Parts: sequence; structure tokens; C-alpha cells
Amino acid sequence: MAQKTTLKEFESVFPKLEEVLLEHAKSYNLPQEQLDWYKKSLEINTLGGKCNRGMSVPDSVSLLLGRPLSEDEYFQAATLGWMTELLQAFFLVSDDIMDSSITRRGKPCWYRHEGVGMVAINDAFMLESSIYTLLKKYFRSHPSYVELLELFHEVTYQTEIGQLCDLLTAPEDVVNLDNFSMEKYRFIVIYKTAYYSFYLPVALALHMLNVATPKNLKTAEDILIPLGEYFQIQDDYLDNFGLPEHIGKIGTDIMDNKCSWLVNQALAIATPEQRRILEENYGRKDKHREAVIKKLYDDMGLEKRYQDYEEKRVGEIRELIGQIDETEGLKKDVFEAFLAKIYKRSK
Ligand code: DMA
Ligand code: MG
Ligand code: MG
Ligand code: MG
Repeated sequence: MAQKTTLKEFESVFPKLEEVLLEHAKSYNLPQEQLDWYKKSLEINTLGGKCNRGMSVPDSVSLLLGRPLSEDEYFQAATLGWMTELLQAFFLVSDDIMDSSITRRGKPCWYRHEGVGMVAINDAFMLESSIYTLLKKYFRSHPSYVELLELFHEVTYQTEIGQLCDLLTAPEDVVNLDNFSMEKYRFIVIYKTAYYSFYLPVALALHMLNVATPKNLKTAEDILIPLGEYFQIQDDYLDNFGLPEHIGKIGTDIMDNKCSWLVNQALAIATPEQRRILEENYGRKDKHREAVIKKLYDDMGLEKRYQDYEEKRVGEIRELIGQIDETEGLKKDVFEAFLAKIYKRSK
């Protein structure tokens, strides 16, 4: 039987990895003040989240093996998990600057911390570099070292093209609702979220166990990408309908002129009058206009529309999971575990 990791167990691996990263910086004689800065950036930006992505690496490895992990296996899998969390930290620090966000995980965004500001850009780069320091330290002699390296590079690139599309579809100065479409939306969310949040952890688990056959990777991708798309739709829903105290961040999608799932749904069913309200109020850095859009979303019943979508989507994903061929070592449970974690999530 597989064994599920806990946040506590997963977090217990972090101090060792942090030590390795600080030692690496020390080997270049980085002065103490900057070492302390790097340490603080690592802790604030990598810790304190739900660690769903990170923990799904040891969980997937255990499900694939069908048994609890040895101490050594757990450390390896959790290290790959923390590398996923470092990648996430790198994206979040930059995403919050680009989205002019206020809070993250219930605290001010890193760039808004006292004395940080645009140093956060370099901190984001260093969080990314940290992945490769750990990969080299612990996986240099793994038979899949090159594949792991290429996987991180590819997934990073995929996320970046998704972010590019997300940002260019949401200009700060011109609101043109004709730029939005569900087709554009799917591209954005698949690349900016699904690959790094869902495909990456499972691909890492498959590589760690040397069962990353082309067929297994393809099957994983075919299920995890729709799952990741559903996850980002939840994120967009929560941006407006979630409670900031609960989700740890204040929604900015309306003011940021984002090609969000909600605005696309609104456009699909708007009357000419509602369309006019959208044209006049969406994407403006103005609390009152934002409130007009929020009210419109309520009047249009978008909450219910989202709940219907969720039920339909989950049914389709269950169907896909049911069809998985387990002959090359893949397990349906890996995907069921992901689905269970996100179904009806409220944060
Ligand atoms: C998430 O997009 C994508 C990345 C790569 C961080 P988002 O801006 O909707 O995320 P959040 O709502 O967490 O700021
Ligand atoms: Mg954001
Ligand atoms: Mg963003
Ligand atoms: Mg969001």
C-alpha cells in the first residue's frame, strides 16, 4: 500500500536543502549580508504554501511503487518536490510583480516587503537557479539526469510562453474585449499553469523510478493537462468569488484586464446592455468599476455556471482516468489523488 506524505514530513526535508543552497553560495565567498538575504528569500518565497505540487512527487512515487518509501527514496522524491516548489516560488515572485498583486499566502508579496522592491527580480532568478544546484548535487549520477534537466528547462519555457500570452492579452492601457476568447484562454492556462503544476510532478516521479517511457509520459500529459486547465479555472473563479482570508491573496484579475475564465463566460452570455457594462468597467484600475463588474458577475449567475462546469469537467476527467493503460507501470491512483486534492477546493 502507498503512503501519503504530510506537510510536516515534507517540510522536514527543506532545512537540509536550504543548507546545501547556502553552502553553494558560500563557496563563492558571497558576503554574510547577502547570504542572509538569499536565506530569507528562500524561506519566505518557498515556504508557507500548500505544497500541493511538491508533495505530489513523493505521493506519486509511493503510488507508482504501491508501497511506502524508504528514507532514502523519500528524501529523493521530496527533493524533486522541493525543486518544483522552487520553480513555483520563482514564478510567483515574478507573477506578483507583473500582476501588481498585493498579498500572497496571507502576507505582502515579496516585492512589497520593506527594502525589497525590484531586487525581487534577481531573487526570482536565484530561486530558479537553486533548482539546478540541487539537481546537480543529488541527481548528477541518476540515469535520467539529462532528461530531468531538460524537463525543468522545457516546463519553464512552457510556463513563460503562457505568461507572455497572459500578459499581452491584458494590456494596462487599452481594454479590448474582442481580444479575449476561450481558445486564447485555453492556450494561456495550459501553458502558464498546467505543465508546471500538474505534468511536472508526475513526470519527475516517473523519471525518478526510471519508468518515464514515451507512452507513460504521453498518457500522463493527456490527463494532467485537462486537470491543470480545470485547476486554473478554479483559480480564476476564486480570484473573484474566493475569500481573501481563505485564499491568502487579493484578487486582481478584473482590474488587471485579465483574460479570465469568468470574463470569457460573461462575454458568451451577455446581453448588449451587459456587454456595454463590461466594455465600460472591465480592466480599469478603479475600485468602483471593479465593484460594478463583480455585481454583474453575480447578476449573470457565474457562480452557478462555474459549479455546473466543475461537475461536468470532473466527470470527463474521471472518464479519462478510467481509460488508463497500466501495463507500463503507470497507476490510475496517481491521477485520482490529484483530482481528489483539487475537487471543490476553496483555496
Ligand atoms: C498563475 O497565474 C500562473 C503562474 C505562472 C504563477 P495567476 O496570475 O492567475 O496566479 P495567481 O492568481 O496566484 O497570482
Ligand atoms: Mg497573479
Ligand atoms: Mg499572472
Ligand atoms: Mg489567479
